[in-house]
Amino acid sequence: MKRLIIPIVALSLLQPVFAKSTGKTPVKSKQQLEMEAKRAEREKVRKAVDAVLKAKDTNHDGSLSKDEYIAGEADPVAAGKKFDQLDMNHDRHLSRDEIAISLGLKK
Ligand SMILES: [Ca+2]
Ligand SMILES: [Ca+2]
Repeated sequence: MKRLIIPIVALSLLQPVFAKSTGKTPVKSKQQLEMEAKRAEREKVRKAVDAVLKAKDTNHDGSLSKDEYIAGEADPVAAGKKFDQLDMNHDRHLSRDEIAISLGLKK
């Protein structure tokens, strides 16, 4: 009996995952869909910013200093100018928001 039960339990646990991936969940309201789209968008931005920080934020303070931003760039002078443009509040650091904007993911 046990051998039978386990796959059934596993399947029922996985079902919501399947339903999600096939999109066969009950019809959602427009509002729900919009909320989910917004959430997915935020998640996308968060992941993209995380990737930049992971690559460049060497002191792990969650923002990029000019040195961190320029490090590894082929043209440090151009990168420095770009940094100055991106650092919109001129605090000498690129915040997560400023990084998202630099990626074209936020206005
Ligand atoms: Ca940093
Ligand atoms: Ca800034």
